[in-house]
Amino acid sequence: MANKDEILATLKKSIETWNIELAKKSANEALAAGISPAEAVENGLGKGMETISVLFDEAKIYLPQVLAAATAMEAALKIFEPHLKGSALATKGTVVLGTVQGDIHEIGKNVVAAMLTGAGYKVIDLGKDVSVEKFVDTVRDNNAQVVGASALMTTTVTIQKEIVEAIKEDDVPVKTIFGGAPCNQEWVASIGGDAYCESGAEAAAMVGKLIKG
Ligand code: B12
Repeated sequence: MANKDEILATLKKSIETWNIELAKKSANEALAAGISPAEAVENGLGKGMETISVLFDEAKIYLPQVLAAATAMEAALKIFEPHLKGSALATKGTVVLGTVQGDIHEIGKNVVAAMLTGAGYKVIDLGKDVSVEKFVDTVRDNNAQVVGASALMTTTVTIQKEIVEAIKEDDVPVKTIFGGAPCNQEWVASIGGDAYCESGAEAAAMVGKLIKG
């Protein structure tokens, strides 16, 4: 049987080569070898998607290949999801999560959702292309303690600002976390958000801190 490093390397390779079958097979191997889903996602699949991002930026691959890699990533994530859900009881608090309006990138948001679920939070995942009203209404209807919004484009990151404004205007008692490629610490500070997170693992730790106050 392959060792941990080999399995993580194969997970990475499966995304880099947009090989759905290999992604599924190595995800099952990771589980069988006792590798935590969080580690498999961050240090295996996620690393593969980093390569894809670089190749796309350098115009060495094009949108169809990126889509194929994303499909492979989603297939593997589906295999890990039930194991993340089973690993903890959702009692630590409620987080509303989504990708902002006009933006259909949802792999990063899905990774964050999986990590938060695994860390024991109830996650209400609104999906992609979510309006500001939908974020705020869902927070209110579910008394969520934290709302997280993902934006992957410079044209949609401004919606994160609108979310903070809507929450402040309606005086909704909720903490905000943000992430995605064009988002960073300075941006989140400038819009009055509570936290920026670079990864799903960071988000899980940050939500704990924010809820404790
Ligand atoms: C995969 C991908 C796609 C896939 C998305 C598939 C899917 N189901 O999500 C497809 C092929 C569909 C796609 C489409 C498009 N894409 Co695209 N895509 C990417 C790519 C290569 C990787 C994104 C990704 O999945 N990364 C892997 C995940 C795991 O990482 P992540 O998203 O960064 O998430 C992590 C952290 O950021 C953080 N995080 C993320 N969200 C959140 C949220 C919270 C609350 C927290 C706490 C943390 C957090 O934690 C995550 C896990 O570790 C990026 C390149 C890049 N540099 O990001 C371009 C990129 C985002 N795309 C881009 C573009 C332009 C497009 C299109 C407009 C292309 C087109 N001409 O049609 C369309 C978008 C249409 C739309 N309206 O949204 C540009 C955006 C440029 C800009 N304007 O800013 C990028 C930057 C590529 C580039 N360099 O040009 N894309």
